Amino acid sequence: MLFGRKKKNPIRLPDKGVVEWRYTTCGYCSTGCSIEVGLDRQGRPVAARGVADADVNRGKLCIKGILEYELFRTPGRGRVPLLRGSIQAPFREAGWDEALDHMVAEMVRIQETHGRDAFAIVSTGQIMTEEFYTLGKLARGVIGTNNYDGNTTLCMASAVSGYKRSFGSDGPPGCYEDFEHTDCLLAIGSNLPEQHPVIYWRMREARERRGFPLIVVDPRVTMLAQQADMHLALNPGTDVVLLNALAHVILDEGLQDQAYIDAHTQGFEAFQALVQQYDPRSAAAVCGIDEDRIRHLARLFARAPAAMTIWTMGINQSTHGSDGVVAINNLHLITGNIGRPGAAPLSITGQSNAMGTREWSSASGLPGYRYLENPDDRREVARFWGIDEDFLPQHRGLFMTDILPAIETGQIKGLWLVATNPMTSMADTARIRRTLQRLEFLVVQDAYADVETNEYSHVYLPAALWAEKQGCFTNTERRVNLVRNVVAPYGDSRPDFWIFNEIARRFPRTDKPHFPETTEQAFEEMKQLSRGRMLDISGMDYDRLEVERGLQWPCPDGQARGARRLYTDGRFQHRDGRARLIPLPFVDNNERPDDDYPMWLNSGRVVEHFHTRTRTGKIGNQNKFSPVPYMEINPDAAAALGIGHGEYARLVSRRGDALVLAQLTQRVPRNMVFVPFHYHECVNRVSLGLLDPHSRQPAYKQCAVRVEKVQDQEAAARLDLAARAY
Ligand SMILES: Nc1nc2c(c(=O)[nH]1)N[C@H]1C(S)=C(S)[C@@H](COP(=O)(O)OP(=O)(O)OC[C@H]3O[C@@H](n4cnc5c(=O)[nH]c(N)nc54)[C@H](O)[C@@H]3O)O[C@H]1N2
Ligand SMILES: Nc1nc2c(c(=O)[nH]1)N[C@H]1C(S)=C(S)[C@@H](COP(=O)(O)OP(=O)(O)OC[C@H]3O[C@@H](n4cnc5c(=O)[nH]c(N)nc54)[C@H](O)[C@@H]3O)O[C@H]1N2
Ligand code: SF4
Ligand SMILES: [Mo]
Repeated sequence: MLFGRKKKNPIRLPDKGVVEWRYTTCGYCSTGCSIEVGLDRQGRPVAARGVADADVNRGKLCIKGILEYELFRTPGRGRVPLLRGSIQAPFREAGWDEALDHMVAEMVRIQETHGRDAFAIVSTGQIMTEEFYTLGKLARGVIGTNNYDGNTTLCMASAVSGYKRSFGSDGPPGCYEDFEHTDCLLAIGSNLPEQHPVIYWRMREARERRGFPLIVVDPRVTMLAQQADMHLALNPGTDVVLLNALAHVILDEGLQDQAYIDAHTQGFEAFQALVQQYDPRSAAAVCGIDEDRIRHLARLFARAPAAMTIWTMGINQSTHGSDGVVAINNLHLITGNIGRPGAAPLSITGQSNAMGTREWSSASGLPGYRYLENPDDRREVARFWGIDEDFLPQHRGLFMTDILPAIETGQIKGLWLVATNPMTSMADTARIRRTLQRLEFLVVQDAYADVETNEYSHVYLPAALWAEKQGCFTNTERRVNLVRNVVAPYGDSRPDFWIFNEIARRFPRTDKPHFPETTEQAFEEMKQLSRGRMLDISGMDYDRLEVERGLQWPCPDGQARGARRLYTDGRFQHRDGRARLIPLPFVDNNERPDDDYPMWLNSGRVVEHFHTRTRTGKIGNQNKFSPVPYMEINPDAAAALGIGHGEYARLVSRRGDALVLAQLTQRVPRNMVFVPFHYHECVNRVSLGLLDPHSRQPAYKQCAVRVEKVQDQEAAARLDLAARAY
């Protein structure tokens, strides 16, 4: 017998008239899914599908990838450059020549008047690696400002800093295949099913086959926590205490791998002395996880033949972000869980090409994981680029989170933003607004003209988006994927690569490096610079990258495929080849809830949106799930405040306030609200963003707020809709 839908309304797959499928790589998250965009007879993108023989996604895509082909013609795209003399005046349309000449003239004026470093550049994790490399060459070798950084300081800086402190270099040591070998998976501050749906799918498949235990550490009952064997809902910001206590139990019970420690690490005695103080009972009082669970987890982790840890922003976005990463590395080093199948401390990256900027942008150093502080690195790069080595600074300049305050103090007068939207993504919106208003000159280079930060710019440069251009992204597992050009750029927008080359050509300096004309030629330069190094890509080329569906570095010339793991021989990147065990004393330095602001404010993401919604907010089938700002609030807390499900409420902190809908859910404890950060004029109006001392990454995940009932619901709805009408 036939029931319901089958009979009355059978599902029919619409024929979209695809005549050609073009290979490329997804442009949203760092999973790095291979994707094919379907073009119809007129060459219009009308569909997308996952590439079946790609190792990363094996045919799968998440909701963002499936609808990504709709992006190319979304509202708000920039069509032509825009100019204006002051931010009070309206923009006028301009040609590329006029816009770029004007921009170069202003850069030169600011540098000549206030010094080279008075013009700052902040880029992103969302353009191609060849574009990063070119921007780095331009910033370091032509413009010569040392105040050059990326939005990755909001995102990956703690992971980078932690890897460097422990292992002597950045570079995630593991890969997705490790899920297929691990005997214990610890996931800390990562909501994999929503933020990296396809990595999650790889993990779940492996777990269904082999049933390894999954332990989730997150103050919220996330989608991942719901599937865990053990969920540790710890007190916000106390991961380092929990991790120190795990190491305490391991050493106390003699569960460590002493042979590995002796052969491959340095600093064991000092580390042991410090973790001695973190017995599970005292730790429990701070992190809120009871002592027996701590002991149980320590034994489970240490006794597993292969143990793996993944983490994301719950660790990185903390005043102890870098220490949290080092604490994870410590745990892996004392149990010898690194460089073997299923055994890795694997930082899950965020943006599609956050890795590419870490490797090649020169933002924190020089290309190919080289350091400004190292004279040999400076000499080598200067020689390769054909510039005077004294032109390069000897220390890295300001981080993004220090560049903005340096505008407040007047030290920086001009700023060029490439693919980042600080008006929505940085903490304390009111302060960021005042800061941007102080600039003599702001350039916004973005695929969307309606991006909020553009309200404060003098020049807007329309950039081509994702597969409107060609180049590489590196994903979480160090896999270099090729983004093939699928369609022509929208309007008169141009690839970032073209824009950087044009600025280089116009900038008045005599001994300039050579700037190749295509991204493929830039890739060849990078290959030469990578030879013999940890991130050797000399065995890659565009065609191979497409045929192989991405290759992992290191992949030296002549090698059939890239390496799955780093540190397989136990040799690390510190000069003596040993990893460091680093003692991590915990100092509680967060803004904590008190009588006036009694709740923790936690923030993060949801699956259907990407960051500041410049893209996903324009795609109806994504935006419809959560078109307006909301908070998760515990039903008991809401009842005490007289707030009902679906009602507007006000979030108030020492910085400001924000209007949000209340979603009553047991996912958060009574003393916490969770707000997705995707909306303009929302959570970052109230957030604080204290900085980690090593990585300068903001602690977006912790500050104190009060929630207030809103009496006039209709007025709130009107205000909310007005704020969000594009
Ligand atoms: N759909 C979608 N996917 C994305 C993105 C997106 O915007 N949308 N962005 C991409 C980017 S750039 C990034 S960086 C990643 C982020 O990916 P995730 O880090 O997985 O996402 P978040 O929601 O920011 O935060 C993860 C978890 O950290 C928890 N957390 C808060 N405080 C603490 C704490 O003190 N300790 C611990 N252990 N956990 C805590 C939060 O409760 C939250 O569940 O996602 C990437 N993927
Ligand atoms: N409260 C709170 N705040 C947070 C976070 C949090 O968890 N909580 N997370 C932080 C994290 S991890 C991150 S990564 C940041 C992200 O913060 P942002 O970098 O500000 O976020 P996006 O919206 O991704 O901005 C990228 C911009 O690049 C544009 N773009 C896309 N592709 C291209 C291109 O090819 N070329 C050019 N020129 N432009 C392009 C997009 O239109 C968009 O405007 O937010 C941070 N802010
Ligand atoms: S998981 Fe990430 S890379 Fe894969 S389709 Fe979704 S957004 Fe794109
Ligand atoms: Mo991020």
